[in-house]
Amino acid sequence: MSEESVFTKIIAREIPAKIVVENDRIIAFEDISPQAECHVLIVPKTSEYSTVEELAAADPVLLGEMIALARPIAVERGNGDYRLVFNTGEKAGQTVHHVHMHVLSGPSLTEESI
Ligand code: DGP
Repeated sequence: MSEESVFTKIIAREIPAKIVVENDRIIAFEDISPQAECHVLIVPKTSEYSTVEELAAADPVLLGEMIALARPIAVERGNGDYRLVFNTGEKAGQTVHHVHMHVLSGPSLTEESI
């Protein structure tokens, strides 16, 4: 990646965010524009990967670690069930090209919504 993403700035504490959990490889923080009662972004600290498919190919263990964080976040901040979203490519709505997983949870999630 050539340009530093907004998430790299959050990881470096150059811009503020409401951090939910963090370890040596992953950070999770509240989405600035929440689409559900619980809307948290889980982000690898490395900026090497733009998309989930790049991450899955290069470091599937890290992808698994990200997924494993979703349940405790949904239990603590939502209703326990959750939806995971990886927008992949601009035509699918990806605006930040530093791979990230949306964790959505709460009563506003319905079968009809996506
Ligand atoms: P996507 O559309 O999948 O690339 O999601 C990017 C998300 O990042 C979007 O839901 C809004 C969120 N976001 C963008 N800038 C910031 C920021 O500065 N802080 C936080 N907390 N979230 C941000």
